Amino acid sequence: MNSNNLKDRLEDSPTNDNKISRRRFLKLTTASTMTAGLTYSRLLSAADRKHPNIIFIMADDLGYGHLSCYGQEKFQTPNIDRLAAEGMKFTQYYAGYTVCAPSRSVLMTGLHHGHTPVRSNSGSSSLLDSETTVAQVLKKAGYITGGFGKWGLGLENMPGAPSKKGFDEFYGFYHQVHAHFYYPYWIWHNDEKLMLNGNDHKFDQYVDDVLHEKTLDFIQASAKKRQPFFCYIPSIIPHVELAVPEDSVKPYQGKFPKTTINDPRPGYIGSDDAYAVYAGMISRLDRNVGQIMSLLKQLNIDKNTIVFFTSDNGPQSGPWQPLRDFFKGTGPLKGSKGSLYEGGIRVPFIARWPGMIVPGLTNEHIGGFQDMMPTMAQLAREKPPQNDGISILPTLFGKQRRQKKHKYLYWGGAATRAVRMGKWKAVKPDKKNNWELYDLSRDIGETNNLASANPEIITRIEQYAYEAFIPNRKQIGGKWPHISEYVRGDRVDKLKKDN
Ligand SMILES: [Ca+2]
Repeated sequence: MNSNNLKDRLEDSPTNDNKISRRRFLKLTTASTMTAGLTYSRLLSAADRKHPNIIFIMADDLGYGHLSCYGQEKFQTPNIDRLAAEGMKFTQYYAGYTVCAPSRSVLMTGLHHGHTPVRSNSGSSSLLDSETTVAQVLKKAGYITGGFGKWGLGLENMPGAPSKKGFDEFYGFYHQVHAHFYYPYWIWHNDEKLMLNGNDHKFDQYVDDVLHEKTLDFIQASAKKRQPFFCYIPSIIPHVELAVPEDSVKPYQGKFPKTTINDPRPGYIGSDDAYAVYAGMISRLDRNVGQIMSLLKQLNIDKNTIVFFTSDNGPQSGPWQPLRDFFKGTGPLKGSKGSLYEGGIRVPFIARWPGMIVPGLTNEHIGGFQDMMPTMAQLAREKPPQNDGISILPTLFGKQRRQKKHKYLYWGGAATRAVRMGKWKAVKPDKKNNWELYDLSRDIGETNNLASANPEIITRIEQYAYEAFIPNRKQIGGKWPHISEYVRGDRVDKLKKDN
């Protein structure tokens, strides 16, 4: 099948429309399963361009303005810029939520924040057996699946552990607090501890480098097999601690005003040259992306691999606010990590697939992490579970007129909530205060509250917010570990003594 056929076929596939009625869905499923079974197996045995490899790279706390292709002026991100130049860059794409775990939950389940099972950052809340991830869908479609970085949706002894959620292989951190540390003395490899002896009272193994090596190994090993692969890279940088190997800091030393930012949490690493270190961390991430892209070319799988790049939420504020301000980490947007204003949730989003996605285009389609479930399922010709997303393949393949659009996007709990509806963005900052309303087409910085002049819009927004939010199920997990579980050295010995 040539690539044009693939485009047409994907667009006409029943999985393209996840909003169809249950009756029509069942009818289509029954009819298509009979022919699809044969088609799928044929495609799988051919195993090249038909089921593309999927690489999903997600930075941690990287803001809308942190990349030079999104307006960063103080340093360059040439490799991610190239990804955008060779692919499609989205300007109105949204993370699952304002912080790590719920954002990942939306990404993995395709359920928006009013429905998704993990809605807050407890650090160890778990998915359940009944909840399906995109990795499980891809595995069912015959993909080899690997994850490298911060999981955040279940610990090793819980039903949400990566090994029970569709991953053949996972290196990294199950608890989010574990992922705060860049020189931990162990990480998980599947459900076993992988010891990093270089970090036992030393700082020899920058863990993001370790994970990056494992990522490259996985891509290399998978390319040799006659199966497509899904490589999920929820990177742990540039989230703080403020730490990166010297070679990434050097280019920026003396370039920026020397500024001290200490982490307020005991035992965490701060820096007396915070701007240089932070730019170095983003450059490390950019370097990694460049190495992944080179490897794809070297392995000759470049044309059969779709690569996504995004971030899980906006940049940190609090003690790290000077970093956000100095680099204009949210660009023109208001708010930061933890906020439902645009700066907390609007993120860079890039997709590249040579020969399939027209290069160099910027797109204003309004989408979110929930769209990845139907999009990836469609790439894999597999039916996704019920979800809130809309496949973005028509947009990626330049068939914008056939792209279905969201009636609205929703984030929030019972008190703090946000709705994006066309050009409108509404935010309810808390229980006490009323909805605010902004026209993002004229006011991207959310400065001019138009709520009182548009009561009928607010009524619609309230109705959508009401229908979008269902109370969360009971959470399991919630253990908050001590730093000494992950880090060894003087800084931790002292803390143990103090306790
Ligand atoms: Ca994050």
